[in-house]
Amino acid sequence: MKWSSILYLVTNESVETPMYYQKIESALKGGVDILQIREKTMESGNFYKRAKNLRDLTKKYNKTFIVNDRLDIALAVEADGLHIGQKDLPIELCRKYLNNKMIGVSVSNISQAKEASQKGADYLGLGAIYPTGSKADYTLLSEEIAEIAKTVNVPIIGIGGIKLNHVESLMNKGLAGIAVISAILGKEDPYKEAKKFKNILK
Ligand code: TZP
Ligand code: MG
Repeated sequence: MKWSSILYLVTNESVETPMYYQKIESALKGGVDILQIREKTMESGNFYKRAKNLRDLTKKYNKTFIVNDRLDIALAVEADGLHIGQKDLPIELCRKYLNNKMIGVSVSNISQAKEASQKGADYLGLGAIYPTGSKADYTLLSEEIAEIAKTVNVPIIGIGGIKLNHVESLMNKGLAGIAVISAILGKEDPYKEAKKFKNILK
């Protein structure tokens, strides 16, 4: 895949309702390139079912599908990759099972970014860039972005509180793309919002 101007959508943990899939489907139609399922409290069985549904949806629209945290579920639904944080399974171990599938790693400073790239991450999620209501613990980043992007050799996706009006200046700092939850899924019309993001990213 081409790592530029990426619009990356992360799911929130709302209850599964028809709207959950409808909203995600409209966002995919609107131009989201990568979808990540992120569930922090869901039991394995339900997580698996939801991930399978989203795997099928992303196949239908020819989009990349990533599972947050759970190597087993990424493998079980044949996702395109796994996204891990600093407290999750080691990258080297995940690589052993995922072969050439994608591994993304969350980082929040330059040393974490260097380490993850040395250990073979395919992309980094850098955040939180701005304050966000979607994640309780985060380190605010905004000054170091350009330096990290210059130093590290893998594509970097910015995340955390990103709104339409931030995109242009963030991309000028050397990011490969941006990831959002609320700026798309928190809106009435995710199709329209995804389109707006994509237009600025192009
Ligand atoms: N990791 C860092 S910030 C964040 C995650 C998963 C949440 C981003 O959500 P939002 O609503 O786009 O600020
Ligand atoms: Mg994690």
